[in-house]
Amino acid sequence: MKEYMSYSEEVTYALEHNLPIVALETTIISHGMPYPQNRETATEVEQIIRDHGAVPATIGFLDGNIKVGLNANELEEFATNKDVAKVSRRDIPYILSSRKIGAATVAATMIGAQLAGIHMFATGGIGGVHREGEITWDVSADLTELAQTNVAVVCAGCKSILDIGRTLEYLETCGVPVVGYQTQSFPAFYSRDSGFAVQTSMESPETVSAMLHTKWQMGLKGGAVIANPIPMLDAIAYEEIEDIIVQAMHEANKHGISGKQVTPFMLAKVKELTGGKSLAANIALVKNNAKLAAQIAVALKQNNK
Ligand code: PSU
Ligand code: MN
Repeated sequence: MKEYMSYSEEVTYALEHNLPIVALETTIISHGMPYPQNRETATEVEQIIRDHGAVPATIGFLDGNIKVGLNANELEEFATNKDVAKVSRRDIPYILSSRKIGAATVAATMIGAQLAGIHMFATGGIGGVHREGEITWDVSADLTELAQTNVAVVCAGCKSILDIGRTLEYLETCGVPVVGYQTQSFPAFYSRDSGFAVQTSMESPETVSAMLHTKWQMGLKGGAVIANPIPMLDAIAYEEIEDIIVQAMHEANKHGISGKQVTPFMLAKVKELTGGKSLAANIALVKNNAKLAAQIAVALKQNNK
């Protein structure tokens, strides 16, 4: 396994000194945001994690390795290269053996993080059960990864391009804890409230870390979803975004978009239809999640003393 892992200097130092580390994904950079906002956001998010006492580890696939921690040139490559593959669990063997460049989804980032011994991960939104998933069977591999890999994901819930109710049901089936951070409602990415309740609500990084510590000490495998609502000032009203999502779905159907193309297509369409407002919201919520993930990572190190 070691032959497939490659660590940045910063992450190597953090691992050697048992410092708190927060994993970050590359799909959000390569397929989730346009240039140059993708590179700028990735760099700022890393700094937010450092400012809150943890070390960032952005994870991607390059030259036959799982890269844990990217330097500035590598980040630029993920932000600009048009041939970056979108890599989930099933794609990992081929992307490594062919030595191609690949961006890690939530599922693939969790796998890389676990191999590196990292337990916290911050992103924007997780994948889930797509609308009409009962017909298409389009259910993100992020959900089955959360069932089996011991990495907690701080996110702003999931987008309502997904069927949020079914996504939560699936997570329950998989035994994945879903925590609302200072909220009783599962957030819907751009909006603070999806209309679906969370299983538990927690108020501080310490209570979240205590729960995670207990789960893993018990040997209950799998991750957890820490759902952190978008900051009030950056939120978009649910009704406003719902109209746009229905329009985007219509376009996706018209163009015959399916499989792994669905999420990137929907993200780009929503951005176009909101005139960039969705991008500003996306950036704000990712930064907010990075801060919380760093705080939980710091608290987890206290639990593990
Ligand atoms: N949801 C978002 N932004 C994203 C993604 C999801 O709001 O960038 C990305 C993440 O990398 C996630 C992936 O893991 O899309 C899910 O893709 P799929 O639905 O094909 O599993
Ligand atoms: Mn899918």
